Amino acid sequence: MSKEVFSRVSVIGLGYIGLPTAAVLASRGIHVIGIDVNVHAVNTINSGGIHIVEPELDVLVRGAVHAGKLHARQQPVEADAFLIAVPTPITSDHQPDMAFVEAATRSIAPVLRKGNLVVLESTSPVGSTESMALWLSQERPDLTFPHQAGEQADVNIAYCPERVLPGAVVRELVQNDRVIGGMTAVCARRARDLYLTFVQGECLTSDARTAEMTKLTENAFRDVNIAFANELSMICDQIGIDVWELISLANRHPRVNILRPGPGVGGHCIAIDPWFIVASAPEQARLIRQSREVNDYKPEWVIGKVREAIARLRRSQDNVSVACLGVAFKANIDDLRESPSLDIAESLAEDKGTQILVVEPYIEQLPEALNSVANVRLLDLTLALDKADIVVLLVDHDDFRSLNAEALTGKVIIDTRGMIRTTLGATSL
Ligand code: SAJ
Repeated sequence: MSKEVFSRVSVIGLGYIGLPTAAVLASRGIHVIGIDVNVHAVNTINSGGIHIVEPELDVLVRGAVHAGKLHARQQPVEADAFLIAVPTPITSDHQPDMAFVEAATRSIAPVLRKGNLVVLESTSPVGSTESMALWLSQERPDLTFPHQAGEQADVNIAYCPERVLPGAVVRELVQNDRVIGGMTAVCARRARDLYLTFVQGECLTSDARTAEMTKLTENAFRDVNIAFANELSMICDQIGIDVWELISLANRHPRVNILRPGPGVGGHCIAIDPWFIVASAPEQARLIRQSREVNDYKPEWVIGKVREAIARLRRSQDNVSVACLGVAFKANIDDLRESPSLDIAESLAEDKGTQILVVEPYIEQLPEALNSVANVRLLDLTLALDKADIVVLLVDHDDFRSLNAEALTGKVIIDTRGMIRTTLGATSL
């Protein structure tokens, strides 16, 4: 069967996933209309710029806009296919908040026509693609949808989760395999044709519910494995064993591959998505819930360790300076959102008499929450190390690789990432 050609595609939500996807589609010659409710995003993109930070994205967007293939606007217009890539946060009681997906879905309903394909990319609880079909059928009783007409539906609907790594989005978008879940086989085949226009990895098809669960499973798998590493680090601290040496030795077993402990799990995916599984099957998802709790507790544990070190120093001096190395949510990116390291720096800054010296090579200005606090400063690495009594390594940025314990003689070192080595072994947590 020949591959279907999509000449006009609309991407709803121009954030970290939607914008790169829109730009990559446009780079393949497809006319792409990006839709976003944020007027600043729309204007920035239409002028050839980007409103988010992601390597290589600026060049891609500029090229697509200047070639006349990518255009942003606030209101949906007709297209052959619609990709929805809007945020799916969790509520304070860990329930999925589908308000953005529902609003985006309902917003395209007026411009839908027979023969359209609608694909959801947002990480979503199992059953969301079916909900999307239901919302569209409520808005457009004149059209038929897969839950009503199966393969004969006027509009096809599929789920295809994004799985790109922040910091490597442009490369991974093209190279990674994709899982495509159709509400029917026709839906899956059509969505596959769309992704084949830019994906060099394999496009594997399944049903929508399995594809939804696949995405959640990938991030829960990583969360559980990081929780194992974080729990080990706390156990090892308790019984006086260097966790980094332990992990490197255990990982020499051919079937053991322990991940790296850290100050907690940040970002907008791994710390959130497992809760979607817990919400769907609370009785059964015991390990997944427990892992979330272990990882969420880790920043608190690190704060406790730093406060113990501060208390010991206080006996001999009034003010204690703590250098916090890194506040991004992970290595080598500038993204501070949902960052456990930032939470740790903020909590320590609340302590009277503690000077917080933040070193973050990826930012030029402290974030709002720290900027106005008198005892917090953003310094370069050399200056901060010079002034610090306690050095807390929070993010494994490459910029910190050259640090060694000998150069930090006389300082208390709390290394949550196992980067600062001594000739005798690690001094880290
Ligand atoms: N982390 C550790 N120890 C490790 C690995 C990670 O503490 O050994 C921490 C990081 O420091 C960070 C957090 O976990 O705070 C998450 O970082 P990450 O690099 O593991 O993942 P994300 O959140 O940047 O991206 C993940 C990826 N999912 C998987 O690797 C299974 C990505 O492929 C997904 O597309 C993305 O979530 C998403 O959008 O869902």
